[in-house]
Amino acid sequence: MPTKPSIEAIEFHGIEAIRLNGPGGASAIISNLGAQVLSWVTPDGRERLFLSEWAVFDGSAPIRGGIPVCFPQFGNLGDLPKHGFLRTREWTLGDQRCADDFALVTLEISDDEETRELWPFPFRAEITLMLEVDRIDVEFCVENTGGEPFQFTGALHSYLRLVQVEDAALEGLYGCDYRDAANEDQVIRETGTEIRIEAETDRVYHQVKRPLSLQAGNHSLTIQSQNFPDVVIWNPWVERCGQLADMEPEGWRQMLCVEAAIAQEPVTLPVGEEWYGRQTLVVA
Ligand code: TA6
Repeated sequence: MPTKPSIEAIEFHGIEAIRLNGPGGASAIISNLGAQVLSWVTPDGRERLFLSEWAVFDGSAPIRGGIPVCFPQFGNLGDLPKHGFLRTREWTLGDQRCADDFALVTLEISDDEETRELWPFPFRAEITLMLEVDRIDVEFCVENTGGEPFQFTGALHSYLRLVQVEDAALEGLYGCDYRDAANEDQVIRETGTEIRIEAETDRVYHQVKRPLSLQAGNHSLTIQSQNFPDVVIWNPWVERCGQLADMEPEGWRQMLCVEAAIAQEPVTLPVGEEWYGRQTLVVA
């Protein structure tokens, strides 16, 4: 008899987290700190997300790996801390549901004195993680609960685990323009049908309309997003990896960030309105 999906509170690397036991033996873990998905294991027993062995879990820095939530600023596109301030904040548990074919949990956060000191806007945000047998959906929803419109950029900064990034080929970006942060921010049109990682890579692809397909050895993943117009591809490669205090020296080889992002054009959220965006990862 297959066991029924379930949800349990656990401790993971010394912090509070929620474990989703999904259908077919799939599982996922999301931390209250940062509402960060830190593990996704498919029924074949394979971990699909990269989590640095040197990651810090005390809130003094964002956790290196999994799916960090970047809001209300992507990267350094403004005066806020890099990638905004939600990554190092405690979220609270909201809705949790299971059925035969899924397990789902929502974590919530709102503005407080500290966030308003950095960014003066009242908001409410949610991350919903849904686990099915062969996929996860991560949905970010934000509501403007204040008295004036605000603008934001952001991302679901997914670290995908690979055996060896040199074997990876990413398809679906042909014809898109990208801003190349590893190459003086030049804007370049992608002319390759598949992207291979052979050096430090830090690109924001604009207006990506198609799902992406990642192949690496016998590993195959489809990556879709909704309402996130941009895709960020990041691998620090050897040298930059060595400069990251929370990344093991060989970590660069086992990861590729494929992020659902809003970077080129901020979203303007009117008073009382909600915005949501989603990234879906499906094993093929
Ligand atoms: O999304 C890519 C990026 O902005 C890169 O420039 C790289 O620095 C990465 O994010 C990691 O940022 P972090 O603040 O987590 O070190």
